[in-house]
Amino acid sequence: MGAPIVPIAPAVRTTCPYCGVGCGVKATPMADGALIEGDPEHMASRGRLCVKGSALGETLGLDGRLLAPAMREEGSLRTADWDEALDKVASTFASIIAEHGPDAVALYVSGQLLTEDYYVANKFMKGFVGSANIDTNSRLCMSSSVAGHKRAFGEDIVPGCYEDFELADLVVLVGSNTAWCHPTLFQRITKAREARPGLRIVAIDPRRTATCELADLHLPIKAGSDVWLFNGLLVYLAQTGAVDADFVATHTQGLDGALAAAAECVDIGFVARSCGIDARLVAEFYEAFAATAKVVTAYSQGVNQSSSGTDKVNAIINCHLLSGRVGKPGMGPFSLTGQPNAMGGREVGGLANMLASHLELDQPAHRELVRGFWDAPRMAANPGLKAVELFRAIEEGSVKAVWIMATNPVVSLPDADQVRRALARCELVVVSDMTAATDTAELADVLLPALGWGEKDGTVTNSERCISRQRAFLQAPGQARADWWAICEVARRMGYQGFDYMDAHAIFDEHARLSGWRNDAQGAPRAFRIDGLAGLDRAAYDALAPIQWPVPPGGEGTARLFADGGYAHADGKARFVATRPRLPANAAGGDYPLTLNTGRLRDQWHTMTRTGKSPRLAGHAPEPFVDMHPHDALLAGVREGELARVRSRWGSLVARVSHGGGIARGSAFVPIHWTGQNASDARVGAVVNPVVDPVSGEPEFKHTPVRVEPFALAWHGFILSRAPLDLSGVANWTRVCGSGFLRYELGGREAVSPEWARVLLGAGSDADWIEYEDRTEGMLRCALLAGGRLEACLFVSRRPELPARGWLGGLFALDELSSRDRATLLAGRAAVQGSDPGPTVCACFGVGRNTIRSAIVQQDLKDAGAVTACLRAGGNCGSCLPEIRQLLAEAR
Ligand SMILES: Nc1nc2c(c(=O)[nH]1)N[C@H]1C(S)=C(S)[C@@H](COP(=O)(O)OP(=O)(O)OC[C@H]3O[C@@H](n4cnc5c(=O)[nH]c(N)nc54)[C@H](O)[C@@H]3O)O[C@H]1N2
Ligand SMILES: Nc1nc2c(c(=O)[nH]1)N[C@H]1C(S)=C(S)[C@@H](COP(=O)(O)OP(=O)(O)OC[C@H]3O[C@@H](n4cnc5c(=O)[nH]c(N)nc54)[C@H](O)[C@@H]3O)O[C@H]1N2
Ligand code: SF4
Ligand SMILES: [Mo]
Repeated sequence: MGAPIVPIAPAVRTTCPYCGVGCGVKATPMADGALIEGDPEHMASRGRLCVKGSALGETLGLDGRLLAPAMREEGSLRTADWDEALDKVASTFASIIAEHGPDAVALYVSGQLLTEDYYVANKFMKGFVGSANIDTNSRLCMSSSVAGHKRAFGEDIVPGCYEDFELADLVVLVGSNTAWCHPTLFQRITKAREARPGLRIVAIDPRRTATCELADLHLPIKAGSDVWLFNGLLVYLAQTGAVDADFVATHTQGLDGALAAAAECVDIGFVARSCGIDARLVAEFYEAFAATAKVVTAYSQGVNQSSSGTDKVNAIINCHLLSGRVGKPGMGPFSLTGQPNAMGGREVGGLANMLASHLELDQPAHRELVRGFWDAPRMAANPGLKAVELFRAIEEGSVKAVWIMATNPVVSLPDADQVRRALARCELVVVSDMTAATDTAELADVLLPALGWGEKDGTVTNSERCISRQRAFLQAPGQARADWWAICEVARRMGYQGFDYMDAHAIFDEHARLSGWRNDAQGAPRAFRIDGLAGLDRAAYDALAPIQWPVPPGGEGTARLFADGGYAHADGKARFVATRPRLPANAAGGDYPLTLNTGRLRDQWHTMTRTGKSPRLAGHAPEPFVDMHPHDALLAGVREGELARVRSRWGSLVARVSHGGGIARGSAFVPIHWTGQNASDARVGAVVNPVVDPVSGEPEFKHTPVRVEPFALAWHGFILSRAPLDLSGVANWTRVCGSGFLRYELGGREAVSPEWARVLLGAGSDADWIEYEDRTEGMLRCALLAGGRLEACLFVSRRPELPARGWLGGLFALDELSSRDRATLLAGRAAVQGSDPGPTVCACFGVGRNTIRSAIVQQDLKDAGAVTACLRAGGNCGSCLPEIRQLLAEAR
């Protein structure tokens, strides 16, 4: 364990640091974390929290934190002080710029930065270094939506708000596993449906996800075929008269082109074949959409992360423009943002092709406006490199220094082995993170310790444009400092003026003022403005209540835009965009017959640096898996429950084969959360193809041609251990945390023996050690104790069936094992049968799948409400209700 955390405030109202819903949190510091409650007054969530938000208190410990700067010297990292580290960054940046020009350096930042950090990073690069080589992980996430919004509306704007989901009569969820990825928003939708059963939910996703379980209609379209579906809808709406002709005539342009591009989709049979679904499903969806005025179409990564991502976005928006359903209560297209501050990053222009404050890099007048405001010496005049291009340029050597902040590209970029190669040869890699050991930090020359949630202070903006404060309630640990501070210190050392902010408040004020700067017809009019929040004093900033932009001077927040036109194109009209459907750039076939889809799990956040610290969150999916159709598994020669290698032209990973039941033939799904830190070989980015959307540059994360191969093993096993272990000699391992222990799942090829186990678990010759070996069965069971307390146990078997981890994990809570505990340990079986709860379904109350299954059967439970009444499961955040419904269906 690390040093204790130190509270600096009794209790604060703040914002959850995970998904783009942006729920309000009340945090009260406690000895070893914080008491976390939902904030009933926050407009985004009204008191709700999902399981990840509820578990925030478990992630605040300082173990694993980066607490001091570090610098690489002769191959290894040594602790440094801030001055030394900052001098190194500033002097290397300066000398590279002097010799090779400003485009030889780059920043790669993140939608998990606060708006204040982001603003300063962007100002530093675009106004002072004089290069637009600052890109962000939002390129991997929202850039297709940004591009789609700009094409349609003239500015990157989400027209609606969350309340629209409750007011709608039809909610269409496209490429969005909302139940898992935007859980409290999904709960608002399902609660609204309970109150008003006329509300229908349609889910469009090649996979049958938890979201589809709760939808009224699921369209399992073929990967990448969305544009056919929405082009067909556009033609259908036009033909059936579901058109707002006044709106189209007054407020839009380009309908004919869009209809021409969609003409072939006039035939529903053709659409159905192109999307690989039944024509009746298509017709049912089209009829519902045409007949319902109040429709919200919300979309996320199944739309954005595609080589036709921007066209998918516009194909959806086209349908809303045609029916005039934009920005009115209960209707509109709605891009769900992923990260907590994806939207804030867009406000400050954090992408390589944007400027700041919704101004355009390629417009000289906009550049001049910002130059004047910043008093900037060297404005970037050309777009910088987009994420995938940037890491290619690093490998090629044209970019020689990169500063990576709040993101883990060695895991999260496509062709991630290329990213690793690029960083390995880069002259200077600076990594700012709160976590000491990440796959990216391993390649750093300079590591800078950042503040994390609960310590940092500033603002974030959620999907519905709501600006909300993240407030510090914990002391900065060790030498960790705010990211904005580190950038300002480097800027000052490089001789740049205009970086002497005292605090986040001063930065926010500048950002707010810039948004109003010449924001008028004579200057550069734009919808984004928060100059109504300029000039707040420190106390008012600290007390700032959640508010939706635009916030004009003297004004209040704005829930919706564009109901009466007023789009940001010069003529005030929105644009229909002609979208020509095309399949994913790389088609499955030949040596790579399956399409790999990748995405998120309910209880983990990205590369697990924070959610990975919570035992409560680990039980839902303790291992990486490849979900596939049983028929494809048969063809590949792999079996459910065994390990398999997933291989593409770019790289490979190893995961356990599962048949979740939601995958169509021809596809496979792997979750994104495992890294080189918590698995020997499960980095999904290594497999993903580096194809990008031609307009947005967003990678096609959802469709990579792969094959699945058997991963031969001599034995299966697992270890539960209080201490972290070095398992580099084992053929395959993965790790998650448990309550008081780490859980390693192993697959081995080498010979095992009690002696080998002793070395692996670090048991000295005089250790309290018990063992059981059955060579004919290939079985080995060992345990290491200290002072009667269980330190570690290991189980190995030739077959994948092994003792229940849940029951064994419980033994780590005991101060001393009884002789009966010792005997059951070696027997590999609980003394009381049936006490293994199985994988966690309800993480809030720790209720496992086996427990729920047997209660359903034994007590004849009929619905989710009865399960909750009986076991509490599903009674708090509700994230597990889709799975409970699935278990009920299975029992029937
Ligand atoms: N639990 C959890 N929640 C999160 C996150 C997390 O890490 N964990 N991360 C946050 C972030 S940054 C983001 S961006 C969001 C992402 O939120 P989502 O986009 O909802 O999540 P994903 O799982 O990436 O993908 C969504 C769905 O797209 C489907 N899909 C794949 N291909 C296609 C296609 O061609 N067409 C259609 N229509 N669908 C397709 C996939 O099967 C998948 O179910 O989640 C946010 N919330
Ligand atoms: N195959 C595949 N790959 C994907 C996706 C996919 O669906 N499939 N989705 C993509 C998407 S949408 C996203 S958003 C990305 C996410 O991918 P990443 O951004 O790479 O993932 P994170 O784990 O969120 O990385 C955030 C890092 O910042 C650190 N951190 C947290 N807070 C702070 C802070 O305040 N300051 C600093 N300096 N560091 C901090 C954390 O410890 C962590 O190391 O993954 C992308 N990659
Ligand atoms: S829904 Fe998103 S913002 Fe809300 S508590 Fe969960 S992770 Fe946090
Ligand atoms: Mo994202």
